[in-house]
Amino acid sequence: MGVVDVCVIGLGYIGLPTACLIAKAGHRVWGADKNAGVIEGLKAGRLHIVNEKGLAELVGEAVVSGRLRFSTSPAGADVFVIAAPTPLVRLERPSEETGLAGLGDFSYVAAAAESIIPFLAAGNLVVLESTVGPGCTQELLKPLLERSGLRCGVDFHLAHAPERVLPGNILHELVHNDRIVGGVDRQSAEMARDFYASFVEGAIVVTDARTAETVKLMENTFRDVNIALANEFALICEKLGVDVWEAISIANRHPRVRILNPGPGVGGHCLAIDPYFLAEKAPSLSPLIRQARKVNEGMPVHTADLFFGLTRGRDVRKVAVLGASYKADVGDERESPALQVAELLGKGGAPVVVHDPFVEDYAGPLDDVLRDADCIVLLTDHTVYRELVPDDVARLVRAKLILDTRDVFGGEWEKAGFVVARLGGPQRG
Ligand code: SAJ
Repeated sequence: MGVVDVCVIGLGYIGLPTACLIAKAGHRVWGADKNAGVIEGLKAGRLHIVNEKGLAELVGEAVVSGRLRFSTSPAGADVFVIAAPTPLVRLERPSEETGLAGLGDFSYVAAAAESIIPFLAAGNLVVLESTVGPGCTQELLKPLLERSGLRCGVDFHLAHAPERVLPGNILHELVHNDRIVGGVDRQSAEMARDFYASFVEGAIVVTDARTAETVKLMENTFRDVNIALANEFALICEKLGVDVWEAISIANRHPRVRILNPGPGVGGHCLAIDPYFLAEKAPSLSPLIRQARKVNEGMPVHTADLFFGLTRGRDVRKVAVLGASYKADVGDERESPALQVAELLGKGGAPVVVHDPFVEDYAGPLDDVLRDADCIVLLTDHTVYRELVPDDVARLVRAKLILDTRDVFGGEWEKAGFVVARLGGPQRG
């Protein structure tokens, strides 16, 4: 494919890095986001996405090259890439009909599609990257775009190319992961394949849009269900007085066993949401998927219960909560179990002080949070916490008591006099 004009709609975690890589490949990119603050920031060289390796440099290079420009509205292009969010709308109580706790929200994708209608022209390719339920591209997006008066498959082409990259490693994975492109028809799929081949080094796997939508959801559901299994093992091990972390590491020596890690819950905008998109389409056929969600969604409450069990009868005047983001070394708080736990502790009367080096509201000095703490609750395994030295922390805290939900504090902490209770381990008080 030669150089083309590309309009990327939605400059979030996926849209911004994707726009940069497309520009790096030589295409001319118009990056649109309706959030004026985001656009002003980008124009002034300020990124709204932090801690994504290499992103700031790449944005800088793309802008300097003149191939990446930003605006609050779309512009005409050969290829439109929609990377709008598809969050979950949580229901007040699980639906009686389906048993589901939430439903996928397509409205941001719909708004993005409507915003390009005035610019859509014959020969264009539209690619949806946002994660959506099976059938959305064909049944919702296609008719929306056809309101332009142009016919899909005749005048313009449409494909779904779900993003599958890991936050924290997005730029590497965008280039090197295999990419699925699912067309609503053969020509759409082939056009999308040629477009992605111009900036992706992984294999481009061509299929239809519905399969592409389903594959993406299956991947994240697979991970969510497997984490639920690890969490269930943790609960069982607590009852048995066995350390689940040790048990998992031994079990994983089996050549065909790969158990994931338990923890205080599953967060982020993907695993905590995508299984619902799949289950929504076939509620009566997805008891395992829904049960896994229930197990994972129960972990913050379980973690809070562990805390209150551990501190019962103690004089607790300060609790140092380490971690607010949903996983290690990222600043994303969406669906974060750490924040849910912190809130539950606060509601239960615990005097909580939260620290997180990646989240602006909690990024004050770590020593200040640890000083005079009566209990440390580790919720997110950021590298800075793994690097803490027991004797240094011992000098700061008032009581040497830890609740570790991520297997961060090993034997050297006990040697330094700490009582370390672990999620998934024998409980101490
Ligand atoms: N977690 C555990 N135990 C584990 C692994 C993860 O409790 O063993 C928790 C994390 O702490 C976090 C949550 O699960 O709260 C999700 O973290 P993650 O690293 O598993 O995944 P995400 O949400 O950052 O990214 C996932 C990835 N999907 C898969 O690995 C199948 C990524 O490739 C997708 O592109 C991304 O979802 C997405 O955007 O859909």
